[in-house]
Amino acid sequence: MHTIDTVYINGQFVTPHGTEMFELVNPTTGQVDGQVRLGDVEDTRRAIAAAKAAFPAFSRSSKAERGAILERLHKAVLARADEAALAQVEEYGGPVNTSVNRARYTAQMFLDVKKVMAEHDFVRTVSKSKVKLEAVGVVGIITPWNSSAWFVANKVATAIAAGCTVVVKPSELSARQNQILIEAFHAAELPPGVVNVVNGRGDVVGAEISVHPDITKISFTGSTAVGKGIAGLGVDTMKRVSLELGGKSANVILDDADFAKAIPMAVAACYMNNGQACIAGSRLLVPAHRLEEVKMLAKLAAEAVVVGDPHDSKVALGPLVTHKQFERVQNYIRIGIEEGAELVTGGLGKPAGLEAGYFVKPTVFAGVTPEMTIAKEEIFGPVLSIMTYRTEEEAIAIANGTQYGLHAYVSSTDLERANRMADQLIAGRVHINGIHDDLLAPFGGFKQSGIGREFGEYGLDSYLEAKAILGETAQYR
Ligand code: TXE
Repeated sequence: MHTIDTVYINGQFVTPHGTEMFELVNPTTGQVDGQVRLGDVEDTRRAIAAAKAAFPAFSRSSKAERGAILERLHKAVLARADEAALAQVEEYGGPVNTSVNRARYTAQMFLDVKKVMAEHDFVRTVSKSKVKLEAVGVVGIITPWNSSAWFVANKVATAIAAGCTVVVKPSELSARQNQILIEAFHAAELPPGVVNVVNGRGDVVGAEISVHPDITKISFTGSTAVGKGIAGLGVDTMKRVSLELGGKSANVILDDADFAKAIPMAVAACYMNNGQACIAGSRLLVPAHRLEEVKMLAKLAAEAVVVGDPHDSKVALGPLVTHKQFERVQNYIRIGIEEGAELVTGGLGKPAGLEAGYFVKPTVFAGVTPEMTIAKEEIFGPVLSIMTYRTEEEAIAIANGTQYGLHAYVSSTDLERANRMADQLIAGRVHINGIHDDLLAPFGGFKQSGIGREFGEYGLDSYLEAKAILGETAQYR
């Protein structure tokens, strides 16, 4: 049993005022294997007060001081990476290999952010004036359960680089991996109050962060519905908001693509993180005259995916995070069938031998049309929808015909053609021939996939306010 019974405020692990115990269920076994004591509004207010008190000094710290902190954080987080990965495996079923890579990458990110900060010009001359980029204030960070420690680390690292102090409300479902991360933060000897963490419910701790006048900015990753609510609550105190929300990313396969590579890649792009990725390529757009071949390749690829206990390094698809998410994804599969999509493989029910956990069969639908629910809504599970197009113009129209605009994928052997397509897709990131990562390039969404960008200088700028100093001070840097 893992018990987490503290919140982290002003550099100390303290017993929360809140008394509710929340059970942590291992999604592979369906058994309770931990509990977390949730903070309440009073805990949240104490955390905000600590962050507010720490802000004046920390926001004036030098780049060198913040760089040294980011370096210490890198080392401390790396030292706990394998433990954090194990927590991911047991907490939301992340396959072990991916979880280990992710945890190491999480540590690496502190160094990347340090580099971006070192190269960022915080004082500039614009026209006749001096322009300073100053820390925006106390930041509220609200994160979901999928790749949770990664989201927390990215936002905390960038906030620190900007000179902000923070209050973090991680998802209660990922309390274990976040506790490891917070212990690493503590070991890195951050100045007290710079990072404060309160486990708790969204509608209690998250809601208080969203309305509290001393929070200047909110950085949120999660569902579009909750993101809209948070943005609305923050209007009254004019909070800056960075929202990284849902997606329904299109994967456009052009007729000259290498289908033997592109279709298995498309299945992987949809099933990443057990299908629980905002960037999942969940709509596969293929030329109509190649549909039969695509169905065959997608069926083969989906049926070759090893589903099972995510501790096993051969397993590529673990369970969904909770029974609720399992039911939600089953419901989408049911709707897909009812609305007339053709089930190519997978479908309702659990894979044989895996009845105890929240496992979903790797599922592929064909004959999906833009009006169908499974083509429009984020499913957040291993369910791929194959759609067909006749012309490139039609492919672009289908790809862009959604409320979302997070990522897109294009496959073609003609790179000019692929790039022309990329230019026309409405998405924050477009991947050409593969699934790529770049921690320094901007990450975020068009349309209802969010507001703002994370990573690199774009991410850093979102934690900064521009102040212009005019007149005779302009020449003094
Ligand atoms: O997310 P929520 P959930 C999508 C995905 C998934 C669905 C539901 O489709 O199936 O959302 O997941 C906190 N005020 N994504 O319910 O509720 C909450 O406690 C302030 C996509 O887990 O958005 C948690 O810390 N905060 C996505 C965080 O918000 C509130 C990742 C996210 O939870 C709150 C996750 C409130 N009123 C889910 N209510 C992605 N883009 O990767 C909840 N929270």
